[in-house]
Amino acid sequence: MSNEVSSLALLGGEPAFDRVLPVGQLNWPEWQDIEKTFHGIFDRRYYTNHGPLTEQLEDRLARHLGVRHALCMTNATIGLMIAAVALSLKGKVIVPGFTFVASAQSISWAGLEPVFCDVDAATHQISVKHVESLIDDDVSAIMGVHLWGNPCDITSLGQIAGRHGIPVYYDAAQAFGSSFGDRLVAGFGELEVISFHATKVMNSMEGGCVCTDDDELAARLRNIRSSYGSGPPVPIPFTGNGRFSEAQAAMALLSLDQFSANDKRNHQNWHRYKDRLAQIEGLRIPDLVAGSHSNEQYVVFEVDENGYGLDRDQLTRILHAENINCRGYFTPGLHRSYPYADWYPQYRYELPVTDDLCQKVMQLPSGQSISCSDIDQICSLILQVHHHAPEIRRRLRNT
Ligand code: T4K
Repeated sequence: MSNEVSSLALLGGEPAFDRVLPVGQLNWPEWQDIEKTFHGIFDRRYYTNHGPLTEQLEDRLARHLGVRHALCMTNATIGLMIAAVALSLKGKVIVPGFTFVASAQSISWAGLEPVFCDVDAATHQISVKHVESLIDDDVSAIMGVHLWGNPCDITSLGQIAGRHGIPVYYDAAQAFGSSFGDRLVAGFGELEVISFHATKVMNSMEGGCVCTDDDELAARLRNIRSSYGSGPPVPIPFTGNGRFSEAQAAMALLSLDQFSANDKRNHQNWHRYKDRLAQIEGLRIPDLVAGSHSNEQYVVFEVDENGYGLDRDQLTRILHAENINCRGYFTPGLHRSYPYADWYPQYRYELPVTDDLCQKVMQLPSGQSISCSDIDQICSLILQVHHHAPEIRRRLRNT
């Protein structure tokens, strides 16, 4: 962008990119590999119900993640719903207010009540200070969420849950490849649920897995997942269908083959963004919990209007016009979203950090379709916008 603010696409200039840069983390295998793997499925004519590719994948995932069981499910939302039933939870479950809607909806689908917890301002993770004050006799579990692929404070949550004799389990949808201490995310708490959605670093288009070291819990998860039960009979209240198809398994196996390359690219992209954005006044990247390692899948930062000169939504509008498909994330907090704001109005003013972050946080494009020069261009645009913030603000008021 020249010094002329008129060159911004939102103010009449040409967009910086002639293609739309997707905000999702999109990775994809080579077409010939997809074709070859799918030939096998059609030759066997075995499409779903725990087929050979799914078995192979579950075995590889369990070894890769260092857990006894990795049970593939239709997607992570279904995995979380089945997990809540398999854990025999009752009453209420604590969940952060600042997360994707599926975290809380899985609780509601299981006939339970979410209790919304605030998050830590520095890390964006569930606040271990707030969580303990929410535990009462009706609370049967804590759901930790590894937001932005960054592990939450697993040690403190485990200690709090232990003190109160309740289980903790994790929504690890965003955290394939992240670790805490010397262990990969997947092996913490009673179980962890990972997503393989198209926008994740492990991509089966739609999919996920539930990981646990507990054999009996794994047997319950299997029986609920399969509609009719499979493996040795274990008591479950009802069954569902969370099966993983062979098409999903084919994609996931190819994605697992590519994981190390995609993980490296995430690392490179994330640090390139971080080095450039950290120089710009008013922008802040969330901290990691001590001892954790992130898969660096989500390029997320806060925009402080006072320091940057424009607010998050103004910056989002400007970048959209440049064909940079960034977004404000997540907004509003779950405690202020439908239906929860109506059902549980008591949380409305109880999550101030979540409310603040919902106004400030945004996500930028990363993944296979974003090059280093794309990142440089995005960051220099964000810097230029900061330099011209007062004039841009004035012009935006008139658009
Ligand atoms: N818990 C947490 C903490 C989660 O983040 C999620 C999901 C879950 C639980 C549940 O996991 P799953 O049941 O989905 O396995 C996306 C994803 O759909 C969702 O998986 C993800 N988290 C959430 C954070 O983001 P949307 O509705 O924002 O996706 P969408 O369609 O707007 O796509 C995002 C961007 O990617 C757009 O720029 C378009 C682009 N895109 C998307 C898809 C699907 C493509 O270019 N190609 C594609 O195939 O939810």
